[in-house]
Amino acid sequence: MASADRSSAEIEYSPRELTLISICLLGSSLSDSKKKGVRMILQSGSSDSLTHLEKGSRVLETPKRTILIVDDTPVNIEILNHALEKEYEILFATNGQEALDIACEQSPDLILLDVMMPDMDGYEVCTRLKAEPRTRGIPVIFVTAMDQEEDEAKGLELGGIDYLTKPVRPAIVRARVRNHLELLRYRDFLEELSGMDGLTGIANRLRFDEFLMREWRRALRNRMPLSLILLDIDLFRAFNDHYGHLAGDDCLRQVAWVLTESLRRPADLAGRYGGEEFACLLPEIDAKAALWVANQIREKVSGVNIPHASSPVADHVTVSIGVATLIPVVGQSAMDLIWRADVLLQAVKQSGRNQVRSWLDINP
Ligand code: GH3
Ligand code: MG
Ligand code: MG
Repeated sequence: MASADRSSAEIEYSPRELTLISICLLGSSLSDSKKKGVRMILQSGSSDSLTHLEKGSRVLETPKRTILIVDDTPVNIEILNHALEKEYEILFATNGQEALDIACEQSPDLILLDVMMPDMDGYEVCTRLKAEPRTRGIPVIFVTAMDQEEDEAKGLELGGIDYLTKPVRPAIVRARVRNHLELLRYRDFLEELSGMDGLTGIANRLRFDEFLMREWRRALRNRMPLSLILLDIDLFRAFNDHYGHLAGDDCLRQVAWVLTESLRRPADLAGRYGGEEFACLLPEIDAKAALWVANQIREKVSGVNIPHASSPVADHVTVSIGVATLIPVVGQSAMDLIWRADVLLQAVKQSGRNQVRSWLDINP
């Protein structure tokens, strides 16, 4: 744990807390649901130490988690609602189809699911939830009067994480729900960490590549454009040689920050592609708009005005950028998009650096 001595104004944080804090500050690169999880961990794990951070950096208002209660008997919903409504946002459904629709549209954090229901029973609902990518990750707790060993085993085999028998005891329901939500937070948090570049806090290559593959398939299906911005810091070896590796690391963080700031749509993703190369993927953005974003990024990096005394290009750090846009067709792959952006990036490097070149320039 961190310890802080107010009188001497020295604050120490453990590496774990520092990581958590930097994730909090870089939270704009996380999805909303993951942000919720990270904030909750910050609150439960290190609230004492966080009181010493600047007010502006505390993004710690805790949104209530949402629970979907599914039961065909309204009085059962009422009992569970009464047990949980103080701590959670409650949604409810009285049949299986309604439950599936709400789960898809509202992405609750957890589902309490009755088994015996007319038309579609709870086992079937759970099976369908687990088959749908949008709802697969939502934990399901069965709540049922069926208390035989084989009933419980079936529920757990279908992907339920727990099994409660009726009549429910409110204190037990609350404790189980709380425990499962806590586990869920840690799962989300670890998932985010595994896809994050440790130095800059933005997506790492692994996560970026996964995202690229997914968006490529989506663009192919929907016949929509997909734009890629590939960026490389100019003469970065000379920067490291002149200012040292730590200053180099700092420079990488600042460039990553510019990218995060420049991509305003939740659908966009910035990643560290390797070394001093970064990539941004902009789904459903045409070549003209992507060129505009790339120009903004180049100007903003220059505007940060990081001194680069050993650069013949400018007296500050600059970047070279290649931008490619494709509406994918069968027979092409995401590699074609990367290849196009990379060819343009290399062309910029050959012709003086500190410029943006896009496929538009070649095929206007
Ligand atoms: P160019 O304009 O042609 O891109 O020249 P460059 O010097 O940027 O390219 P080069 O590929 O020769 O050098 C890249 C440098 O980036 C070398 C390497 O030490 C540095 N680098 C890569 N990863 C890191 C890092 O994590 N931290 C720091 N400080 N430097 C890094
Ligand atoms: Mg490079
Ligand atoms: Mg470089």
